[in-house]
Amino acid sequence: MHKLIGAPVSLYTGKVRCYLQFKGISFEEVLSTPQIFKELIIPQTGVRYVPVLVTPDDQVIQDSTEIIDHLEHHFPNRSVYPAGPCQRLVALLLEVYGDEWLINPAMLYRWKIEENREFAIQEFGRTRLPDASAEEQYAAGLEASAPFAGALPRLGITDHSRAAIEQSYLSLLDELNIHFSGHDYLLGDQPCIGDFGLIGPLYAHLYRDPASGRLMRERAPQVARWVERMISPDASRHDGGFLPNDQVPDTLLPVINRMFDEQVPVLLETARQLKEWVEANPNAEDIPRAIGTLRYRVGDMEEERLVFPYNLWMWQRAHDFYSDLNAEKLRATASVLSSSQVGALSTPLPVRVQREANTLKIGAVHRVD
Ligand SMILES: N[C@@H](CCC(=O)N[C@@H](CS)C(=O)NCC(=O)O)C(=O)O
Repeated sequence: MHKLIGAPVSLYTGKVRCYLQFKGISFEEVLSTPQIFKELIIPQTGVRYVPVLVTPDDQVIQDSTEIIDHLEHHFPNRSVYPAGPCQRLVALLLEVYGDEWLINPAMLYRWKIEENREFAIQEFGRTRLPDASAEEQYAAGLEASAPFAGALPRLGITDHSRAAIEQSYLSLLDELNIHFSGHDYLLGDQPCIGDFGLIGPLYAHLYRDPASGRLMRERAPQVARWVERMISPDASRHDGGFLPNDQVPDTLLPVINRMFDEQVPVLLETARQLKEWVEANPNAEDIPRAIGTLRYRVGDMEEERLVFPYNLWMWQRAHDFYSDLNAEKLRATASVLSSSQVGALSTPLPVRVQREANTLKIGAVHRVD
């Protein structure tokens, strides 16, 4: 049986858990305790991240996207990658948006709101010492959660950016609430890879943390219902597929616009800076987790954050898909993209990245298909 190693409190574990449940793949969930890190995760993956999937033939895979793609290969029925070019592009874009951008409101609400913070500390403690007393767990949770709580400034989450991030999240909730009033999932009656990208932050943090959960249920009840469909194996057992004729509901366009407005400039600047970094470090083999700083904008607010090259590995997936479309399919995607959005997707990537043994490396200059 597959084993999913992770924790209830973990954003990307939630993404994979929902996927496994949707696909009806039987799995056992193993809590990522310090012992599991020491005996399995670190020796087998070389890194300290969850989720980790252990397959029945003992392959050990880290990274939620690699796990899903591995499983898609073995369980192709009801693929989470729609066949139509518009739907597939939107699905890939919204995966990057959920995974790499909605982590901002997720972290902000978890660590800046006292009630959420207290809950999360206790939860980190439960993961670290599952059998200890509540007091011991709290003390362990304080220590275990410190690097996560301390990551906010690196992500550009500061007192200065707080109001803008909150406002953007509330507007996103309103947009998604309208969308999910008409559709069970992003693209119809089954989840796509974009749903799994969004569920990470929108479940583990923004639904499950108590104050955030209340906010979501009150302000955007249809979003909370979608979260419940995503996390509940029973509710996920439905027969419908994606909308016919490669249709992308108009109600998703504000969400796509929000992504292009806030996140895509960061991705383009990350690519530009990584190219400079490669030129300055021609012999470096591994790309560090962060390579410098950039200024990002949400509404009228500007703040600094670190530059995370891993973001490009995710962006590349959507970008490559778009670049490979033939003229007819490209014309079809024009119905969901503005001309500036087309510009961002059709400008060649200045540098490519690849993942090898859970490390990010510079990719081949010319992609081999
Ligand atoms: N892109 C990775 C991200 C994994 C990740 O950041 N996981 C978090 C927990 S949700 C973690 O293990 N963080 C440890 C750290 O940042 O040092 C994935 O999709 O699996």
